[in-house]
Amino acid sequence: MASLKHLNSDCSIDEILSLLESDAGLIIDNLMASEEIDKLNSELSPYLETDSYGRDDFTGFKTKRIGALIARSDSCRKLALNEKINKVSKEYLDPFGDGYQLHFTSAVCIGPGESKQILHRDRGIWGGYLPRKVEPLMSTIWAVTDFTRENGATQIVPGSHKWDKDRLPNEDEIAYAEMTAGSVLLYTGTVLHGGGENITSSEARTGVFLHYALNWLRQEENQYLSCPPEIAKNLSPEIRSLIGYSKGGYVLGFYSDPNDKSAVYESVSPENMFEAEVDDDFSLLPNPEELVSKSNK
Ligand SMILES: O=C(O)CCC(=O)C(=O)O
Ligand SMILES: [Fe+2]
Repeated sequence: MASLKHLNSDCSIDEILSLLESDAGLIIDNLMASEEIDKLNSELSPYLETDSYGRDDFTGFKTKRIGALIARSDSCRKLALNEKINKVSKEYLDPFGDGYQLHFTSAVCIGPGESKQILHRDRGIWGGYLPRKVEPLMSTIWAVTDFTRENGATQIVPGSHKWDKDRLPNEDEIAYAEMTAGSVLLYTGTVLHGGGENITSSEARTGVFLHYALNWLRQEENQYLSCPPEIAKNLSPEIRSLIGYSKGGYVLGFYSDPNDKSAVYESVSPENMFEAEVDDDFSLLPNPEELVSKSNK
């Protein structure tokens, strides 16, 4: 029977990266304190009390999903900025781009009687155009409730990121992300996985999904609409930058203020929407030859 490795909350970044390389999935136990779980629950519950059920077999007729978690929840903003997770995302995605961004936020609540979700690779959201050598995603699922085999713990096929695209797992190659509330599952965009079946009569399984992607890819959840400037202006510069109000390269993601006639906010980083004349990580072009040589890679 396949299983996922569990690490302690004080584990090193190298231990995590090594398991992402070998298995493409792992659990860090108890990374969130119990008071934080309570606060998170109280912030999410008004939205999860609605009938936000899925509308097909993939999203699940007995599964609720709510997004816009950066705008809606202070606890989710804290989780999204978790230092360990951000270090891992940076290191893991570093070979494939000049930076990473928050790409998707969702609280997924699998209700009693839900069937198992089809196994899939999340990289499929880009339609299969990405070459396999590019790893686009480092994803997390924070357990808000305990995740058990009975209540729908995520199915994960460790090592399947190295498989041929058509290979399907045998039953004994599927692991279940059983973990206590406050623990977090890390998995990549190329590992086979899917929601689990919930065979309980009254127990819902809730997880907060925060996915990090290469900053040159389109985000699954449109962060500029889910967290528009009038909300983003009251958030920290760090979270704004993480969700995409920043540049991802020398010219990637710039904006021009449509009302500015002074040319001060012409082709600048979106950070300038909130703070006057900010320099960004990509404001200096080292030399034109470097830009050209990069574009020929
Ligand atoms: O709910 C889960 O455990 C997994 C859901 C999932 O993988 C998805 O919707 O893409
Ligand atoms: Fe998925």
